[in-house]
Amino acid sequence: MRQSRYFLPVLKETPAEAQIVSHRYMLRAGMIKQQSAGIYSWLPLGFKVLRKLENIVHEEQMRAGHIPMLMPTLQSADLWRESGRYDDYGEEMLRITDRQGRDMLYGPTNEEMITDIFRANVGSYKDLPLTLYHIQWKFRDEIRPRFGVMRGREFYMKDGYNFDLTKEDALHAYNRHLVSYLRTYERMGLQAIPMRADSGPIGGDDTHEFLVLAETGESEVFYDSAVTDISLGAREIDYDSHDQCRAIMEEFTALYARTDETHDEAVFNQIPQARRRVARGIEVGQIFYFGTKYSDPMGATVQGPDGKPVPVHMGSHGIGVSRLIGAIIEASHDERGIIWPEGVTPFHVGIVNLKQGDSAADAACDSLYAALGAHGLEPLYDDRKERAGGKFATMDLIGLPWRVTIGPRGLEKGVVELTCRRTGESEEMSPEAAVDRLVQIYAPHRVSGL
Ligand code: 5CA
Repeated sequence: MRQSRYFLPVLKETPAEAQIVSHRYMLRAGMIKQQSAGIYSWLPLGFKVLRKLENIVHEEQMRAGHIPMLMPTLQSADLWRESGRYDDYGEEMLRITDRQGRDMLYGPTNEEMITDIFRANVGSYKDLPLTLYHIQWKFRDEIRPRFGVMRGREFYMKDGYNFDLTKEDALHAYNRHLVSYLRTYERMGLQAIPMRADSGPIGGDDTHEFLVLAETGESEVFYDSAVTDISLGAREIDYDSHDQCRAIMEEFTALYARTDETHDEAVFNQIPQARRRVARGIEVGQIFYFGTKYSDPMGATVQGPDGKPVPVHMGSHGIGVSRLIGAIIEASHDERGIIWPEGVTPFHVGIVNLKQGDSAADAACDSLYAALGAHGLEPLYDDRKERAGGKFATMDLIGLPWRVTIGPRGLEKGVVELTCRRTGESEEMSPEAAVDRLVQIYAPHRVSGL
């Protein structure tokens, strides 16, 4: 993308309404625009990151054997009356009446709708196990929408639902989700710690929240610092293996890590003092096993092996896709702006032309731009007639992890400059070497772009 043709409305001033750094930078980098409290337009740069995260979520869900679909944002109140949640859900639910006087609502989540789809279409235990998911906009009329996309009223969420014949199979689905979520967050350059939590309005006994540690997080968390040493890394995962998924779940949840809702001071105090941590975190996902809470009242049964109808065991599993953008920025920024992890960056590399209009500099930028594109990398080329200082400031603010700077002086020596946003280190090299290096850097971060 040539910046002269892009729509990147960066702000010089720090917007007064933004209290935390991710909100400030998202506004300043021209990623979002507030339309009303907790409701945002996604401007091109923000939309690009949102799509990247969405693609990573899809890839990892499909890898785990989960099936994508799409349910509508508007739902009929009748479904929610069947489960009993229409009255229970409270003021967070946006209720709407259509012209026929029918009660509708903007979905805050989809347990009822998916259970309805299931009962209409699945009749036999032979069709199980089944996990369906979608990534769709949700609405919760939060009393205090704040921190930009972090606590929105309209937000983008992946929600998945498993249907199993037995509790044992449903617990495998729970573990499988836990593992696939760990992979998802790691690919986004984040450490998200599963913590035992409270199930709230979704219900059920077993639930873990995934928390990214950040001072600005809304949740108070208590944990053994040794949990931050564990990561999934590149290990091979067989999502059909109950044993492997259970072992990974146990490995990641054995140490003490809880939100304030489930915190137990006595157990916490048994951790060696040097490893006790009280901190704050951003909840970027939650998984639930709730058994037959929805299948019982809504009649979602299958014919079991003995021919008798049995209610299915279910769980639901959510990732806050739009919130994750805020969480990533909270975890990865400096005083100059955002620092995107390679896996989620909106453009792979920025090209800064130090002397727009200089024929050698322009030609070198054009050819680098083409060479990167030929390798499937997406550069943002600042081809505007601006001062170099202003171009650098914008690149730093929008946070592309790599920048190539090209000017007449370097070109006389046959070199360009490759700069790492995170460390600030620069290296001179030929344009070809810069392309090779970038191809190498991004090789592990390719997303299929479904
Ligand atoms: N049905 C279940 C699982 S699919 C469910 O709704 N879970 S949830 O309530 O925990 O939401 C899933 C994730 O959505 C949360 O972990 C959080 O990351 C994100 N989320 C929830 N509320 C908001 C909000 N107001 N703004 C942005 N993200 C939110």
